[in-house]
Amino acid sequence: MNRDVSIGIDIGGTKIVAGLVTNQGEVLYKQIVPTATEGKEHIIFQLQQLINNLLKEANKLRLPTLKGIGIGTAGQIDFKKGIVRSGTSNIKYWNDIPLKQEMQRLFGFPAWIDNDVNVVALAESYLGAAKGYDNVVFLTLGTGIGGAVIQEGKLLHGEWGGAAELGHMSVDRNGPECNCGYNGCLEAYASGTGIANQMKQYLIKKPELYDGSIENITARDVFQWAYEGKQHAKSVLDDSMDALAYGTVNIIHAFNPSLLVLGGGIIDQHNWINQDLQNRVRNLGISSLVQSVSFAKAAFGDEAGVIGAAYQCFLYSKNV
Ligand code: BMX
Ligand code: CA
Ligand code: ZN
Repeated sequence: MNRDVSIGIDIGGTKIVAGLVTNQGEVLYKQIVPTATEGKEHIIFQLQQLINNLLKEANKLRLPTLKGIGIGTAGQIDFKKGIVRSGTSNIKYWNDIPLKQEMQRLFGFPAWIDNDVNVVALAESYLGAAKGYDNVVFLTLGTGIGGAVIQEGKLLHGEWGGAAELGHMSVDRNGPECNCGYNGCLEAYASGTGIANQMKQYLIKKPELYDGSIENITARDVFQWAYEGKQHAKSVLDDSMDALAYGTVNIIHAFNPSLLVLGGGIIDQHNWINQDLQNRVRNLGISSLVQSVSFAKAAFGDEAGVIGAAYQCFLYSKNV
């Protein structure tokens, strides 16, 4: 098989990863920057700088002509038109951007854009943990909770690409407000921001348990305290995992997958979550459905996004 190379860019709520990626899923070179918080123009400027750096590097490495620019980004993406339609407050002002067209205009390469976890699903299905499976659900636990669905071998896009925002499945209409505006979403319980917020709420009610500054608590602190045996952190994490289990069962009821792939920073750092979630899910819901799902960890870890972003170019450039 020829070795083709493309640019892959993964835009998340916290960081942007940009890389030169082969059609075998090797990342030949990559750069990472924190996602700008001042608005879309700043993010587009970051993309321009990153792509220019990658093009210089591709030249140095004497790579073949690149197949294109593939972008996976958090947010609700009009996959057909190549437009960022909207985003939750995880990426401020990330809306109404004709990003595909803008990239093509700036760099002269064909470009593709899809939701960040939708492209993770491509990487994992063609090259990674979901290879050979036709019905798969993907959940990533990071700044937010992202989702993607492969049904009968095809990535589910819905009408324009906004399908499978699985992190915004509510498990309690009286639950905490989510940064999407809805209530009781999985993301409000079990994402990095959700776990930190739940811990903050807990400590606001019981300030005698903590003498530091509550606003600065992160998910990392919560895990650390739980590992140290602190009951308040263990209880928050237990509640997060319980919410995640109920949400996962809803998803299994809806899609009847044979495999559930978990990824994202939180999964990478805390291996037990996969097994813990599996144990909880098996005891809930419709037995025939929950018993027939296997659980796997994303094979590409935190590079799944950048590999999947680039993979769009290999998949879709045949049709250009
Ligand atoms: C949010 C939402 C999803 C995204 C998910 C994971 C925005 C900006 N983001 O639920 O579209 O897939 O986060 O994103 O609307 P990450 O930032 O955790 O990688
Ligand atoms: Ca998605
Ligand atoms: Zn939500």
